[in-house]
Amino acid sequence: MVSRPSLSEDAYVRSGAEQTAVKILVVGHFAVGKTTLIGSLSEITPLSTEEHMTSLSESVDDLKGVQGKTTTTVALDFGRLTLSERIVLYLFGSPGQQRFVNLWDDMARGALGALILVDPERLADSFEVMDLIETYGLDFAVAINAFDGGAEHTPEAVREALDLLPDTPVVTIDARDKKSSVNALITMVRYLQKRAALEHA
Ligand SMILES: Nc1nc2c(ncn2[C@@H]2O[C@H](COP(=O)(O)OP(=O)(O)OP(=O)(O)O)[C@@H](O)[C@H]2O)c(=O)[nH]1
Ligand SMILES: [Mg+2]
Repeated sequence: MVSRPSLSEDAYVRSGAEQTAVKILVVGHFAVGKTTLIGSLSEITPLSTEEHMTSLSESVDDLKGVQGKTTTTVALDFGRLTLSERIVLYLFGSPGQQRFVNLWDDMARGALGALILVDPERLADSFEVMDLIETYGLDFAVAINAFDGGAEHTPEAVREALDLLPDTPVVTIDARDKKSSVNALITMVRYLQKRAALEHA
């Protein structure tokens, strides 16, 4: 397991007397909505490394359910969200497939935690990213990105399928909607703060 910073250590890059910058990963399997989420809530023009997919990628990334998708993120997404006067989140969208493990070495360094996006229709696709999260020892919350027309999946069903701990937050979002995406991050940060307080008690 890779060591990670605690709330009071290097996870914070001091950017001013009052403000604290926090690095957060937004992760999830192929086409789960990472780029969409960062795009909908970032207060700066998000950096995105989208490239057109070719037929070669069809054998690697499953387009079932997202046939309209023509691009994929080849490196990362980056955005910023000011949560309060004191906390600014720097969001790094990272692919959740094991073949990107080298990218994770850099991404996970200094990250306080991760928001894992899951599509309830493709839950098995999330196992790879859950393994990566475990490898890097990151605290996380889960956001169910409820694509239109998807069957109803309760947070409890997702919790059971992914074998999550009882206190891991699971929220339902629409990645295209700023308010619901911001709420997911607030829930995650509150959870991380609670954990940090327990660790330092
Ligand atoms: N209907 C619906 N479509 C969504 C939602 N979130 C994302 N999409 C669409 O789903 C597709 C995939 O979204 P992306 O944001 O590119 O997903 P990604 O996780 O960044 O994909 P990769 O970087 O290629 O792994 C895009 O066509 C989005 O417009 C949602 O909540 N509802
Ligand atoms: Mg993307």
